[in-house]
This record gives sequence, C-alpha cells and structure tokens, in this order.
Amino acid sequence: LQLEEELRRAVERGEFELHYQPKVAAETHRLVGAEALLRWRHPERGRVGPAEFMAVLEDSGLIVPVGRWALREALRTALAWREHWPGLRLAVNVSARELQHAGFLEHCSGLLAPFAGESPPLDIEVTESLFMEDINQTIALLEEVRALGCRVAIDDFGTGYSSLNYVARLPADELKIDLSFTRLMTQSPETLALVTHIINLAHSLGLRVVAEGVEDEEQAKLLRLLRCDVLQGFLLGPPLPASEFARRLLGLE
Ligand code: G
Ligand code: G
Ligand code: MN
Ligand code: NA
Repeated sequence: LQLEEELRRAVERGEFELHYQPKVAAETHRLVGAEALLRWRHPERGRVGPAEFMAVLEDSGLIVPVGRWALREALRTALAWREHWPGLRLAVNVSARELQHAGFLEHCSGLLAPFAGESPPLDIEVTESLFMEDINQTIALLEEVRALGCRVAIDDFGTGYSSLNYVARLPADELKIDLSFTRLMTQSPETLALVTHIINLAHSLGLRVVAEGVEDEEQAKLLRLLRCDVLQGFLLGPPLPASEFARRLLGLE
C-alpha cells in the first residue's frame, strides 16, 4: 500500500518519463521506429524500471492515467522529432486493462484528431494476455485503434497462452518474438525451429516480425537469414532518455 501511495504521488508530481529503444531493419540496420518504455524518477532511489511498479500500477488502476500520459508524451516527442526523422513511428505499450478502459478509444481519437487523413506517428504494443479476454471485444477495440492509423503489435509473443486461432483473427500489424526465444535460439535447435516457424507463420498472416532482446551479432545474422524484418535489443541500442536518443540516433542537439 505504501508503494501505491508513492505511485499516486508520482502521478501527481509527474515523476514518470519515457525512454526510447531503437527498432532497426534486419537487412540494413536502418532505424525504422522506437519503443517507448516507462521509467520512474524516484525522488530517493533514482530511476526505477517497470518490473518494480507495473503490477501495482495495474492493480490500483493508476495505469490508466499513467498510460494516457505515456501516449500523450510519446506523441509530443514524435512531433518534435518528425522533421529530423521522416516516417518515424513510436510504439507505446498498452495493457489489457488500459485498452478495455471505457475512455481509451476516446482518449486516442482526441489525441490523434489533428492527423485526420494522414497516418499519426504512434503505434501500440499489446500482449497475449488480451487473448484471455473477450476476443470479439478485443478485435473490435483493436480495429478501432487501427482505424485511427495506429499500428498494433503483439508483444512478448510465445510466452503467454496464445492460441494460434486467436493470432490469426487479431487485427495486428506486427508480431514481436519474445527475448527469451532470441536468447535461446543460438543454443537450442528446438528454439531455433520455433523461431523459424513463428517468422513464417507471421509472414503468412501478413504480419511484420520484430525480434526482441537481440544482444549479439550471431543472433542478428541468424535472424536476418530467417527473414525476420526488424531487430530490437542491446546490440542495436538500449532504451535511452529522449534527449539522448535524439542526440545519438538523430544527430540532434
Ligand atoms: O523497460 P523494461 O524492459 O523494464 O519494461 C518491461 C515491461 O514493462 C515491458 O515489456 C512492458 O510490457 C512494460 N511497460 C514498459 N513501459 C510501459 C508502459 O508505458 N505502459 C505499459 N502498460 N507497460 C509498459
Ligand atoms: O515491452 P517489453 O516488456 O517487451 O519490453 C522489453 C523489455 O526488455 C524492456 O524492459 C527493455 O528494457 C528490455 N530489453 C530491451 N532490449 C534488451 C536486450 O537486448 N536484452 C535484455 N535482456 N533486455 C532487453
Ligand atoms: Mn513492448
Ligand atoms: Na516484449
């Protein structure tokens, strides 16, 4: 309860920030987007990652205001970067609870109203936990999100209770292979077989494939051979504060 109180105060005081991790084309390593990742600037403990507070944000419902702030903040950043990075896309993680909150679509459409007719530079990442919810409602919600011009990624793919039937039905644009598979792929022939088939399955469903947690050249090379489209991970770049991302990846200052 103490953490919840601290988080409530953090929301009021605006202690959250977004870090951005590059997503690059597997073939060319050209920058194709970035994932926004939440951090808490704790007054005493310094920067704290989601592992330490996401469960409490979710259980308390504080994820709703924090998630709204994250979408607004990522959009603000995208607009600031747009002229230096044509075609940029920033992806924000959205939990099942956020997506199903009654005001979610209204918040998004308000935020994206200035982009009517053109594609906004904002995408969302959702996890397989959505497969366990009302599937028809989930499909309807994601279709509305896509109608606003946002792309939808299925995050942490393969770690939850994904039914292949649901994967085929979900209105999505991108499938993200969980980092546990990327890590094991070069050691375990079974994992390599799994990754190969996930990539082929995704492509046959018309989805772009992103591999998460790419940490070395061997993984990057193998993923390129398997026709994975996009790479993300420490090899390509860690999550960085916006100013540092702009300096190091966009050459801004
Ligand atoms: O940056 P890190 O790897 O610690 O993030 C861990 C997880 O926390 C991410 O995979 C994602 O699922 C979740 N997460 C990070 N930022 C956000 C956010 O802004 N909103 C939501 N809902 N989840 C986030
Ligand atoms: O949204 P999601 O939970 O998938 O967020 C990805 C998480 O993985 C983030 O917390 C991010 O900090 C972390 N991460 C990103 N790249 C790497 C990597 O190459 N290796 C490892 N171990 N973690 C990574
Ligand atoms: Mn993610
Ligand atoms: Na992930």
